[in-house]
Amino acid sequence: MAPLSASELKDILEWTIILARNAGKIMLEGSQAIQIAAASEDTGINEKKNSVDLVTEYDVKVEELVKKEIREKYPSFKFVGEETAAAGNRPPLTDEPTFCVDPIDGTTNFVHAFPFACISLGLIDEKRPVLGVIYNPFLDHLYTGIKGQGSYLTRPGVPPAKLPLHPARPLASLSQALLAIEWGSDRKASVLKPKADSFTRLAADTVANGGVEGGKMAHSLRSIGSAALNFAMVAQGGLDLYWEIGCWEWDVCAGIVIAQEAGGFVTGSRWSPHDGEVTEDILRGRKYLVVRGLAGGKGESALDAQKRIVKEFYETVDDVDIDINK
Ligand code: LIP
Repeated sequence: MAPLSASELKDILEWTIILARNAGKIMLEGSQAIQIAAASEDTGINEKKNSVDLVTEYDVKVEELVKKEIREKYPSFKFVGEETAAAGNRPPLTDEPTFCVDPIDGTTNFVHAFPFACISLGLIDEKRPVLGVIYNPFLDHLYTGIKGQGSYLTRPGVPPAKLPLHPARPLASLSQALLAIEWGSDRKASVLKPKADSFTRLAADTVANGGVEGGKMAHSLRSIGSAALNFAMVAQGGLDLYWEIGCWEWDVCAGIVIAQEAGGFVTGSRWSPHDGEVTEDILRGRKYLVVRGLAGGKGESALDAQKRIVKEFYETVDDVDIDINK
């Protein structure tokens, strides 16, 4: 099968936006219902691998809707989704167009009525992310992107805006950065300790000033609680970078396209090649680092500036051993 053309991708995007907005209505109704139920006994919230890995009936409902709609509209397309994978079906990628879907990214936020949860709809073609739609119905923020065609934010009351929202600024070092990290749902010491040590090093002052060895004293660290919205915020230019180990391809697929189209640089583990192309290994590798579009300068290209930040970042944080299959 030939790769999807630019005009086919445009049509798919229009259709996917309608799907995302319909899913958003279910999320809004679900959020209300969960808060009402929380006042009684049955919350409809279930645990997956542990008590912080949550799934609600609305995650399942939205994924079922999305799967059904895709099957009817694009019967030859493959499907990878968070809840389908949780039920034991995470098929390897093929060259066929494949929707890669997180029905509710930020389920913990969703359960707690913290209004940063979204549906994340990515499309992979020939094993590369090519289209992304991220919709946060609580704020009515819609992020969209097509490979080679730019990415956009649509919000109430203002015309759709091309991303990033502002001209690219330089970034001298991590000590100037506002960055996002996440705690994730794997709370074993072997996973949490290297992350916490890394967060400390990113935040702390140097030893000379009473901090820690390797302290970068970044401006600050944020956790939005949704990988997709972290990617979107990097694309927008509100975050300098975002790092997470332990999330999955459905959390990041749409965000990768949106961030890259906004000039962002995406890579995987410290061992991934740093040429900016998101290969299958990176997409499914459960380790992600994205740096916003930077202004180059003084003989340094924008890409070299991003690679410099990636290098500094990986020299600062610890790696975490995780299983890429479970
Ligand atoms: C969540 C991510 C979040 C991460 C969690 C989880 P979910 O996705 O977006 O960034 O820290 O471990 O993977 O489960 O809400 O779809």
